[in-house]
Amino acid sequence: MTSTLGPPPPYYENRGFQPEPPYTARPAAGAHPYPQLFSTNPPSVPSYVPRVATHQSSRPAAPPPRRTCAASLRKTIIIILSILIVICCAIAAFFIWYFVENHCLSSLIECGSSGVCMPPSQWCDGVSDCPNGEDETRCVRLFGPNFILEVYSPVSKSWYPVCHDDWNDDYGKIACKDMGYSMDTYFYSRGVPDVSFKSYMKLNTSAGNIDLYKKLYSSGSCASESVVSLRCIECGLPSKSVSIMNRIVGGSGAVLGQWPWQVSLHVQGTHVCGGSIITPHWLVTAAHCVEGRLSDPLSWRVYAGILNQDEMLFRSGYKVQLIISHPDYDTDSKDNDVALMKLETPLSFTETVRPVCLPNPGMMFQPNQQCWISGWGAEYQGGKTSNNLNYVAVPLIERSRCNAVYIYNGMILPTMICAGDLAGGIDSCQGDSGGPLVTHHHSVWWLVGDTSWGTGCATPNKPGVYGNMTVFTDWIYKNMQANR
Ligand code: 4AZ
Repeated sequence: MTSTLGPPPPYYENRGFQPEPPYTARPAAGAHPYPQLFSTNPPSVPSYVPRVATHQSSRPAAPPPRRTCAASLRKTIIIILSILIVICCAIAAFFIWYFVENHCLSSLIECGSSGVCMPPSQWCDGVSDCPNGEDETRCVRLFGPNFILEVYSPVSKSWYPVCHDDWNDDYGKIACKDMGYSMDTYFYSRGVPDVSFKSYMKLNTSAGNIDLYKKLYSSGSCASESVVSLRCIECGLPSKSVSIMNRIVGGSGAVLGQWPWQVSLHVQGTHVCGGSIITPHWLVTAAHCVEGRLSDPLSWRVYAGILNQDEMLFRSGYKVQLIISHPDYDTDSKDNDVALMKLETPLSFTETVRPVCLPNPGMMFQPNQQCWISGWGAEYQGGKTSNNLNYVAVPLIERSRCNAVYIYNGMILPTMICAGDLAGGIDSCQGDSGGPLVTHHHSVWWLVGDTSWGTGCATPNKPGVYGNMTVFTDWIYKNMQANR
């Protein structure tokens, strides 16, 4: 069939099979007979390739070889891909390490090595939650002003003191670690005579090299008639015997080393709140200090062992690694107004930087008990923060009295404690928040509370309100343990 429309069909000459020449001639310079994948250079040619052109090309010589844009783009992509692969491998290696070493994300504690994780609040609460009950088998606490070590028995659901017979510092260090302390701060284990206890936990020394808690059994007798008093950190010791005088509002200027646990917490170079040192890594402050955007650890710098705010401006301070606010903190009522700050690098304890003791369960502070507050807060209501650290003595006020209609009318919850003078004149004020309310008892300084709130400053019948630390001690230890 023919057509008068369109161009004529192409003409192909059939030349049959053409044998390849024994070797191929070198292509003209600049020509690329191979697909360019990674290099613009052709494969090397055997050495017997004639080095003189055997025939003259009728075309003009091609320009010298040149790196094209596409080639350098490919090279860049390859480098970027290689870097990405290395980064991905490093991240994968980190996660593999993390889950092999520590199965639980921060703020959770692993049940043995089961891979099951529990929140700190479910440990030592008398209810077995872990698959093998691990959350109730290593429960230790320090009881009362003598730091009496007690172990919880899940069987009888009660706490027992530990008989001092055969006890040593290695056991003491294990118990301190299980409470959330680092072994580095261990202070001592001592026998304290006590015959008031009916039952003890005793060490079975013939049990061999097994876990401390598996060696303990309950017994009605203790040969030494003394129980273990355990100090996991040398706390509550002021470095200087400075006289406690009476200025805060109505207080006095502090001397270096007088309140060595007091820290100043800065945001963008300005004092915002106070805090108290409890270990080289941990500080206690108020939850309302670290609310909202201030919950970011990067916002904060911590200054310890310095009295003067001006002096802090020339120092770099300590960086904060972690901030934990009490999960039940309530912004409106200020219920559970406590938070923990973990420092990136530990504090070195000196004459002027040292920890205060956390109150132990079983400690009762008396109504009217003399306590002290310290801080860089305003010296009168509406004033600016003070340049120097001030302190003042404030007696505790019974909760029922503080809840009277003409005082705080029922706003003082069990997580709060009132201190001050109902006549007014002495008080904490704006900028003292988070800082310590301490008392001296049994030769030790105890953290009774953290400055929380109040109506105005030093107003009659409106005393200062502080977080009740005795209620928070258990939460503090559990969170130190979960974030060691
Ligand atoms: C504050 O705003 C503040 N008078 C601290 C303590 C008191 C009042 C206010 C108690 O930081």
